[in-house]
Amino acid sequence: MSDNKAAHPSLALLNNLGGNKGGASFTEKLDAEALAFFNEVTSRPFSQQAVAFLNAYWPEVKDEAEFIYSASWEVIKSADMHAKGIQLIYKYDEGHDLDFDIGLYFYEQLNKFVDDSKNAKFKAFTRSQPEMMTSLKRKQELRDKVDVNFDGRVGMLEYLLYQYKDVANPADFCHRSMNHDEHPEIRKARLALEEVNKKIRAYEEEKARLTDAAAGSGVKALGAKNMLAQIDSSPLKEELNKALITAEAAVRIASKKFGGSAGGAGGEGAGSSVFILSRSMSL
Ligand SMILES: [Ca+2]
Repeated sequence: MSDNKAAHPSLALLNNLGGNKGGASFTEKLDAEALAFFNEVTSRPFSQQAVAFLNAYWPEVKDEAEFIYSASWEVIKSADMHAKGIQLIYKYDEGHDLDFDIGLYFYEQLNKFVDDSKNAKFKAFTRSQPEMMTSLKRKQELRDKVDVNFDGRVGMLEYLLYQYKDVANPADFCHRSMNHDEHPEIRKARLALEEVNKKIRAYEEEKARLTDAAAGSGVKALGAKNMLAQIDSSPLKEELNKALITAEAAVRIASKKFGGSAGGAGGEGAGSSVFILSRSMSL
């Protein structure tokens, strides 16, 4: 982990980016340190990239968070599953980027998603609508603009920066995020919350698997039904729920106590982490 690095941006970087907040060009080249930071963020799972983006731009994009979570994130995962030939969500380890062909596919699927009448509510997120363009033009955009670190792949962070380029750009993202000096106590609480969320995910995966298996009528289905009943009557779900509430509260308390270099709005950033991570219990 490059935490120390993230917490101590060099003077050179500050000088370079300091007076340049929203005004830097979208494709402005990142210096070596910013690029290393950027590469580290884009190597995290899609959801963690979204959290990093939301943390950096919460005041500007909080109204789009629901779209990012329920549309973009869902579609990018399904595009990645498609690329990897995986059909079942519980067999899927969340990925972190797509090649350009799958990137193209992702945008097509996202366009289909918002055009689907059952997803009509997502049309209201006007800033989040994917622009329609030809495949040729899209590939060019992917290559020239979306792929900030020129590795021939598209990460969630790159997609988000490009989508919300009215308020965001890569250099500014690095500037904001590398300056975001996460207090060790906040970090500790956040990691504890991530652990709880991992357990919840495992629990929900197992439940989905059993629910699937229980749908049939053979001996196997009967066994799965029994297992389901056992899980349902065990205190596990309640324990996980309790752990989640406690861990979320710990993040909020730590954020309030130690939070924020950004003009007193310290809770904001952590708020978006909680937003995304705690959604997993709502199934
Ligand atoms: Ca890339």
